Amino acid sequence: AVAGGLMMLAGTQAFAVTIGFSQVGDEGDWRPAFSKDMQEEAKKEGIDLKFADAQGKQEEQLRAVRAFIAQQVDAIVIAPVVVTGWDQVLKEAKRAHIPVFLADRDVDVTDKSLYVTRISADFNLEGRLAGAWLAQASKGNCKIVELQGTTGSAPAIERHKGFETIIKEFPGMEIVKSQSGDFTTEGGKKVMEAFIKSTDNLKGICASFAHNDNMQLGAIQAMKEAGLNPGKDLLMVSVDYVPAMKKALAAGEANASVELRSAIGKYIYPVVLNYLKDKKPLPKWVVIPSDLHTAATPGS
Ligand code: GYE
Repeated sequence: AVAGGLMMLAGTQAFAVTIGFSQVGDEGDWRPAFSKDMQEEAKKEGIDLKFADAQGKQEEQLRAVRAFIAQQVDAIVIAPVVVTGWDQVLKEAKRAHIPVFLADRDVDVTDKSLYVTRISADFNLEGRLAGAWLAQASKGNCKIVELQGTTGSAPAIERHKGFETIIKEFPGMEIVKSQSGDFTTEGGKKVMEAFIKSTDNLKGICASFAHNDNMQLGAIQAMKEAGLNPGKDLLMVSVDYVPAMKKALAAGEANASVELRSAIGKYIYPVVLNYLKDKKPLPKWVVIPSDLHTAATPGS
């Protein structure tokens, strides 16, 4: 525990801290990049990180969090698969006096004191950025197919909401088909194949909005296999800005992607470590910035 295991090095402060991290899984390219960053940053910070991969299953996460409580870790970081079903286990952590931090995805609990803070990007803003880009690119006239993320997950809920907020302002814009591809490439491919069939080869459709790049990359494959031209026949906008999407943008097969930073350990750990030191209450959300990229604005 922190109090007992406090260790000082000349000039710098190093804490012998143990953190349990319950990660969603490895559903796309973004997630493993985030996991790798959390492990590397933990090493740099001298943190003993207990990493648990839930393979997309909330039951696994609940089990991992309970194991962290039993091990009396100093803090628990959770990237929750879905928003519901968290009250009980968070109460157990609170009773054990182990502070909980949310990373990336959100939970839906009435008692906000069950966690210290959430460190993440603003998914609603990501949806609005995608919607605003599309409104401009289509001059406010666009029938859209939507590939949703994991049902009940914070990014699927908020990206949809944010996107809708913007397109509602344009009478010529409308989502005509929407289905979950579970944030995976295969899921996105299957969903786009179904859309291609049910819309007579995407007749009258002007854009594909995918809640993440991997689903969009799957959709691109499906379109190519059907002899369609992604990026030309349809405007393709998604979220994450993973390396494979950068390539698709450069090749003209996709048109825009909102960057979700994966190197966020450097945002997360200082918040956790400072809290363990001073126990000062924090605002309930530490926001990581987002920005939209196209082939013309690839960023650094
Ligand atoms: O966009 C997606 C991943 O939770 C915001 O999860 C994250 C999302 C990310 O599977 O690629």
